[in-house]
Amino acid sequence: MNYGYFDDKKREYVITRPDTPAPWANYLGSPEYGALISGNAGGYSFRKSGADGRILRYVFTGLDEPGRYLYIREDEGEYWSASWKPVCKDLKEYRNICRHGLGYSVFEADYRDIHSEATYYVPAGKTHEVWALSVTNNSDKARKLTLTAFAEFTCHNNYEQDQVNLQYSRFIGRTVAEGNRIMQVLHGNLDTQSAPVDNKIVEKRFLALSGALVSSYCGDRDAFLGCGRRYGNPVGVETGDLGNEDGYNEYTCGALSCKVELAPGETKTVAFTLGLHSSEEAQEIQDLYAQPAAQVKKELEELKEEWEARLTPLQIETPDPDFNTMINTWNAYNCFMTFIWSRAASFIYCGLRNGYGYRDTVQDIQGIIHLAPSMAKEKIRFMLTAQVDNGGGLPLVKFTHNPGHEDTPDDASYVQATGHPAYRADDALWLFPTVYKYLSETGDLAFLDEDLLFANKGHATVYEHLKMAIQFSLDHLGVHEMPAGLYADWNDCLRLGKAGESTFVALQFYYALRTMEELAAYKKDDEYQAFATEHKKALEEVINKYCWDEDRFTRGFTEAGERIGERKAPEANMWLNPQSWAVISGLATKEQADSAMNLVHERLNSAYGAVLMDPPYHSHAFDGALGVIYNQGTKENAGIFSQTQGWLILAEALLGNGDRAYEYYRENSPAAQNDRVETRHLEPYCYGQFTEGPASPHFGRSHVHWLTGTASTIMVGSVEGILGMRPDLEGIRIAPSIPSDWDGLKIEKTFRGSRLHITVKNPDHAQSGCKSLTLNGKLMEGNYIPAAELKEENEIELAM
Ligand code: IFM
Repeated sequence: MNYGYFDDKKREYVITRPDTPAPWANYLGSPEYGALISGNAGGYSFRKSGADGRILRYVFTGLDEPGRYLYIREDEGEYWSASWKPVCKDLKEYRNICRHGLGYSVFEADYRDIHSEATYYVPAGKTHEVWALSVTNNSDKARKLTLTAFAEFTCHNNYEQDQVNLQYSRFIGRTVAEGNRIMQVLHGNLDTQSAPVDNKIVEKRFLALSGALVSSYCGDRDAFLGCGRRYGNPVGVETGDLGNEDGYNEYTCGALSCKVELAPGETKTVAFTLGLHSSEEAQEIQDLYAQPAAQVKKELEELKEEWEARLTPLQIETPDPDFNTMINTWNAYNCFMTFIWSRAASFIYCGLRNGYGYRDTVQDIQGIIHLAPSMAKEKIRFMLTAQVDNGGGLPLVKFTHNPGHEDTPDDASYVQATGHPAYRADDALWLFPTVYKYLSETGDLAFLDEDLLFANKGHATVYEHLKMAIQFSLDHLGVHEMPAGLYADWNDCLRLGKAGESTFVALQFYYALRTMEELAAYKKDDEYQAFATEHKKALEEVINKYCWDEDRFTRGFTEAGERIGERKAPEANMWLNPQSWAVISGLATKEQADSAMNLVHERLNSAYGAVLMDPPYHSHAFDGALGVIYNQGTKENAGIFSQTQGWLILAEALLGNGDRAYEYYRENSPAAQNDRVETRHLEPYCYGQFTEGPASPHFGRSHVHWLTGTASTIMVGSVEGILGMRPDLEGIRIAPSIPSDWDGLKIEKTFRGSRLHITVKNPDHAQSGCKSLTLNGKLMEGNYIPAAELKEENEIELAM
């Protein structure tokens, strides 16, 4: 069953049924002013921080309210909303579609011959939001309407104060009507104080109307709703008069109404604007929309151009429209959202995360390197300055991160402030694929010599930072000379401590050493190259000796020395990540890779992807196997952890198994599940953190939308793996690993300032391989193109 479709031309997802199984969200704005909106106009807004700059209230219980509600009322008394919720008119008579676009959402409704279009967005680079409402009279008689906007302001900028500290936050707010707008004033009683009192200052938010005159207003939420009523039937909307009551204490809000008259066929547009601004600034914003329709059109075009520029660097045309829509638009958009918002704000993350997770952010960067390398570079710099001088990453990097001056997990103050008591084994190792991808995508090898601070003290070049990351792992080895698991590895639910060891981290470490061999060779740093080679060899021996168990790689060792994930274990005897990473790292032999990956397919794969391990933990979990806290088939306890599908895709693609790689791709692809929404529940245009595995009664249901490492990891699996765009320090290898039933594909890619027009032909229906590659008519050696041979525009043909 589907609830909508992709409009690829407009890069929109069109929700045709508003009764979606979960709130289907879109993101508006930028870190300066961010907002989320669901397909029913539910959601919230904040200035800079979801925790400390909250403007609109949202209750995170899945009920998807309150929201940015726009009500339309006829003088005869009938009323409805521009989004289906909150009034929820009978869908047999009321038609509503929501078009989620890139940075904007539009709701079209038709009821009683009135067509409405509510467009929500944050103009590019601005710190206010716009709710533009156009109404058209499609009947043959004149119509008189009352249009009402309702914004439920939080009682405090801080989310926790608003939700928890009610004995305080309910008594600092009031509203003031100022002509065509309503101002909410927090701590208004401090207006005569020249300095903050107890760190508190006067704060102002506004809801304003442009394009019509306010006919009535209300600043008190409960007066707006009326006793015993909810958002679907507010008394002031029902009567057409909001009562002009100011808010004073309790729950203040912004509600504004205006009257419009429409001749047959006539359209009128008004614009409500909202933000955290003084009266003077609000007035300036309000004035911008004196001609609402024209201003809104202009600002939407600017937004669309901005997004088009971000996506143009990689566009594809393959036989699978679902794959095209994800790679060209929605997976890319998802990657930008995780890059921008980290894990801060969604309908699951309520804004309280006070910083960036080291691994999450370093992974997120990978998803946009091919699209926006300079944005990526800036964030890589930032994350390198969050590396401690011992080489480890700060588990949590504060939004207010101050390089050179931070405490570390070795300091009690850091532990107290962040709640992270120790280093994680994998954090800094994510730098290797990320930095390498940046260097090879851009050719900006001078970056290796850039000097950057460490988080706590000292500084070093990027190259030296990477060496320190290697050193961190060498300084934290366990009894088998493999990296210790410490507080966690990628799997937050595996606590292996200083004595236990992680195979996944060992494989990441192998990958890191391999990368350093290459970088050292480039730097002509022979001594370090030899050092990396020697450690790599030693590690290879150890992994093969202790972690290869006949047909699979095991998961590591507990603190007590017990082997995790071995064949004979009663639970969790087969794990996914060590198999895929054995391939990605380059450690697995052909035989090991075939055996391990076949076993993944046999033992772990399902209709919705491969589970993280099998069987789930229940009665045999060791002390550090925290996954057992979850229901079976859920999250780290044998759930289908969607991020890991990206590594699986990449591993199969690197092996040249295009059919398998694509099978894994489609199983967990949101777009490919557009017609199975009753099972998946989540938005068909964004990734989720995990899908419930076969051990769950809700097998196939997905969770934790948008802000997940899945987006970037699947992007890498798709672009580097399936599409085979594999840049290195000198150029680019083109090695598609595609389904054998594809006749070919086309790729448009920007690479180091050149445009590549790539045509792949697959007449013999291979899964991978290259019979010939031509660059601007010249036959190349193998499937490799040295960057130096590229012109501004390049025709590239690859025959498989
Ligand atoms: O790798 C982690 C991630 O950092 C946060 N979410 C869960 C993942 C797996 O444990």
